[in-house]
Amino acid sequence: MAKREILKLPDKRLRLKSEPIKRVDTGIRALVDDMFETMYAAPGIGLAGIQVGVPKRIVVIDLSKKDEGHEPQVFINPEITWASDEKSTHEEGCLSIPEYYEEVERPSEVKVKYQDLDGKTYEIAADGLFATCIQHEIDHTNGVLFIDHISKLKRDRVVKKFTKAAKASGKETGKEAGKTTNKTAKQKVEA
Ligand code: K1U
Ligand code: ZN
Repeated sequence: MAKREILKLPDKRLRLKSEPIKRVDTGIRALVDDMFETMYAAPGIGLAGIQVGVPKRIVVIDLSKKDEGHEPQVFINPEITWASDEKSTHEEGCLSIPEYYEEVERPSEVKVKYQDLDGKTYEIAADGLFATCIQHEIDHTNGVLFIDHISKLKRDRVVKKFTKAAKASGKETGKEAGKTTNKTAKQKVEA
């Protein structure tokens, strides 16, 4: 197991549309282990593959409380199959946009189809924090960030702040920090 680096805004790889996973092999199992180690160390409650630079449709979540044991959940190729008309607003954060929190409105309940590490397909219903978190993570697999759900004024302000910080630290890795048309990893290579 190894802790991996988490990509930060304005890294343009965060805007990639991740590719479906065809087969769960040893590489995917190692990636899952590393994603949990990275997420617990951050600390966070969710993480998508692209946040550690791997544009594959994979999400890990653990919503257990501090004093409870870990409750790791893995979602391979997760997709929303139903979303409620009713909306809820929750404060969100993102490990790729550290220390920035904002209220986001999303469907209160969703149903999500996904595969587990054995390739078995499930459909689960999510509400509350689970619904917020899984929608946030599925957005990551589509190159969407939670700041895309807030006002342009607030988004432009946070993008500017992180771009300035990246430039100052010499870590700037992209110009596509704002809301853009997302490309798949494959499309990006061919472009
Ligand atoms: O995907 C990510 O960037 C992880 C993100 C998940 C998330 C949080 C809140 C609402 C929606 C999605 C985080 O984990 S941010 C850190 C965080 O929320 C947290 C950290 C420590 C303890 C509890 C929560
Ligand atoms: Zn995030």
